[in-house]
Amino acid sequence: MKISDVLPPFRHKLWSIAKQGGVTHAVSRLPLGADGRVSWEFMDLLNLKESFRDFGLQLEVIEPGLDGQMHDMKLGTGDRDKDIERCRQLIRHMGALDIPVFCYNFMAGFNWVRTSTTTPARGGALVTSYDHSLMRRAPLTDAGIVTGERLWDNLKYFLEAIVPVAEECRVKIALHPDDPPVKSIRGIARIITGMEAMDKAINLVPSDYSGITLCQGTLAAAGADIPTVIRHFGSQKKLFFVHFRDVRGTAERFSETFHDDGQTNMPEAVRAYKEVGFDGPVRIDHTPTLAGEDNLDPGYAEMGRLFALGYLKGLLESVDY
Ligand SMILES: [Mn+2]
Repeated sequence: MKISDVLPPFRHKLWSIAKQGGVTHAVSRLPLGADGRVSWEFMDLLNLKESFRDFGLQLEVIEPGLDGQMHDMKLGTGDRDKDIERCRQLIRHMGALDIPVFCYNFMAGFNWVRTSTTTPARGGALVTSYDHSLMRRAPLTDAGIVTGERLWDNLKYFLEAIVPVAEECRVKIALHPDDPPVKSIRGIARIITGMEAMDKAINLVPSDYSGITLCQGTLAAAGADIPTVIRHFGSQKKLFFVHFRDVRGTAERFSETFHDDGQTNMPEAVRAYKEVGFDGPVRIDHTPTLAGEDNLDPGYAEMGRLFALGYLKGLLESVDY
């Protein structure tokens, strides 16, 4: 396994903390251009990769943040072909720079959604949570009602355009499930809501370069048994990237947890990763905000990362991984 963390696309204290905690590989959002805005340009990506390398971290995954969500492409509105062309170009750049994994999702309209970012967890640490009942009277968005059928069509259209480029450039594209994995949010369907849906999605345009990001917390909320999911996708060599985290609850009502305090059997999960020979990147994800930390970026404060990292390293060592 390549122990990774998602880091800001510029030199930051978190780079040092990650490295000090034993992280060897970086997961990054899109780079920033000279104007400080998100960039899809080759030179900015090259500079980002070299900046990580100079720091002793290997850039392994591009996981676009909120600015790279391509909502037009997902909804099939506006200039969706422009979104797709930008994405194809990014994959070509990644191939040219030997950045092996592109993490994408098909959450339309929103990225991940929570109803609270200040839920108390162990010892008063703050975590995020979701309660679908609070969304009952939430208004529709400007997109109106968006059906699952339409999103499946759009996903297929996207993959038909992207997969050949991924193959040609030898970049693995790794689909992240919808978080939370509920049927719809504010009228917009969610389609990647469990193991079966992930199977269906990556088989729309089958390829050795099309697989999944196993977001443990999302699939655990969906009711999946994580070791089973690992074995299912791992044995088909479709497991490209892992988000290491946990929750307690169901898709409609859950809280995130410390990594050792959720509903997943984490030691068994680690045994399963070893069993299927997973050697890709795993990143710690959505950590609690601890005492004395601000909660400006819920799920991404500093100390919780170190706790999760130490716990993961301990689990890996216990199975000689
Ligand atoms: Mn995730």
